[in-house]
Amino acid sequence: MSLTGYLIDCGIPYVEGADINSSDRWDAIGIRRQMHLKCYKEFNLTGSGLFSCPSSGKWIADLRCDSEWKIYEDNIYILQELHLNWQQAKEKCEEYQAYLVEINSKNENIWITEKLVNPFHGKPNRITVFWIGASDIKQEGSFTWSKSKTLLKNTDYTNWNRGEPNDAGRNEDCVLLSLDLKGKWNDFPCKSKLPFVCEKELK
Ligand code: MMA
Ligand code: CA
Repeated sequence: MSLTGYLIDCGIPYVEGADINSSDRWDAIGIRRQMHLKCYKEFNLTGSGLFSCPSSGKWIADLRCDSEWKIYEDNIYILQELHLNWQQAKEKCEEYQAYLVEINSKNENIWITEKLVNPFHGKPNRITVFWIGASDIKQEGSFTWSKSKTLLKNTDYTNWNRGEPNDAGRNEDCVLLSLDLKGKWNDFPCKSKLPFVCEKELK
């Protein structure tokens, strides 16, 4: 039996990198519903951006939003394969109006480790460790996130490797994340040149 007279609703469209809130929409109910989506600022549009909801009830999209930045919850992230010392890495992120990644939850740590960086693990220039945005440069022993200025001791989430931070050789003030240690953190000499991850708020 086929039902006629039904209003088809395709639901809320989703495309990685597209901003549903800045969309122009019209004919917002029923069949032949159409809308235009825009890509977020750091994403490049391919196609017209037109979405239409045909009688199948599934969005047809003429849109792709591509970027090196990847979305996780309300933030975007980029892995920089360039090797820089911690301070240079921090400044490079700031050039993008971003900051060295600040990790506030277990799930964020897992996403960054497994989804963002791990795909680069097998590459010729194999990434095993990268800088994150914490250091105790300003005061020895008080590791602080450079973005929010919060002391790691006062946060709900840290992921230090066993025995860390140990300030080995009394020369380790910057924090890296290790893929070989399954996402655990270690303090390390700030002068070392490592790849790094920048983070930025989506809006
Ligand atoms: C050890 C350990 C770390 C330290 C590095 C420095 C391999 O790990 O002592 O805490 O940062 O050495 O190379
Ligand atoms: Ca250490």
